[in-house]
Amino acid sequence: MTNDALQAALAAFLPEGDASTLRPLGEGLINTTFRAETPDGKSYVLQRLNTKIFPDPEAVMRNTLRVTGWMRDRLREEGVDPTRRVPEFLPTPEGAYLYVADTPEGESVWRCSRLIQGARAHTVLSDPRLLYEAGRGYGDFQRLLDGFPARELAEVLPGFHDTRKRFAAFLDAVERDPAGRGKEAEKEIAFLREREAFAGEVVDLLEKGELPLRVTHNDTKLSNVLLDDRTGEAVCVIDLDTVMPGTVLYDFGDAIRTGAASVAEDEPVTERMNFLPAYCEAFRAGFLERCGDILLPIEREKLMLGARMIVFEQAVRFLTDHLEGDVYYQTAYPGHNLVRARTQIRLFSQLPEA
Ligand code: GN1
Ligand code: MG
Repeated sequence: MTNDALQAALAAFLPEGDASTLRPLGEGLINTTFRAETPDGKSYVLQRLNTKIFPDPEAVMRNTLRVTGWMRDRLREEGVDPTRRVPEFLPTPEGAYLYVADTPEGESVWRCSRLIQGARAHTVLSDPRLLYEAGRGYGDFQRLLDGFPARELAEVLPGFHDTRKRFAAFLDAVERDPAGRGKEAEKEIAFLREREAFAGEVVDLLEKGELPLRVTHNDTKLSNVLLDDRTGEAVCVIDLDTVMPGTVLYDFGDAIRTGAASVAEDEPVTERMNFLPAYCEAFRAGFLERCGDILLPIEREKLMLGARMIVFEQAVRFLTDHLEGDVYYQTAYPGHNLVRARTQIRLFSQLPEA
């Protein structure tokens, strides 16, 4: 992406502004994100949406605006200033929240939000106390959205956490082996295949109606909750693209996958990946403190099943993408997705049942 293309996209949202400094932001594997500093000292997040993965960006933005608007109202009712607590997207002068640019490679779709000041995303944490804060952040998210009419949200990525469907796609990739990578991943393939029955455990509970559907974030990795630079307190949950009906088990689970893990998901030395029980307990404490009272007993009981499921699902997804030849996640080198799958398998093996 040229600097001119970035400046043009930013100017769609900030037509008055002069050229800004732009640099990459975050570690997302799907969209491409930049931090913009304008000459008047303001900071924004400019993001190009990956429309291969999100084929209906309008629906993504409709969901996001509904959910952020709802949370803002709820916070105001509680007497809390929502400015730093909820992402705020900028409209273009025409009132659109997406800007579509024509580029030689086709259309590119952009959006822009205000940068939350004085807070940051973490990929790994060195202090369980911060996990407690992250737990409170995601617990608040759940609590604030309790009562939101889930049916009114578009299912932007149908079957996103349908682990049974994910497993079927994995088996299909194993069968076809389109990139010829099956041989080197034999051990990992075998490990997952032995656990095929496990893949359906959460979906079954949802289908039987034993677990309720709620509005969930569905991508609650540690780096999607910003913590205050000074106090460590949770400030804001970001990356709302995958907000859809789901189960609280998924949101708890993805946070444990990334927050109660000793290293990043793509640590090349697999043996360095370990589950950190104290971090898990700290997250659980903060999470339940903020949303425990709205959860059903079965949801509270099955939180660790959620963690095991999401780690398993992620292993399945990374390995599938490796076998497919890296068509979904951004990768920095061949074998990146296999490295990711290996850390997830190791983490899965260490997770307790409850
Ligand atoms: C993707 O792009 P990012 O980092 O927000 C993925 C998540 C995975 C995550 C793994 C839409 O999220 O489901 O957990 O990578 N998002 C989508 O790092 O597939
Ligand atoms: Mg995401």
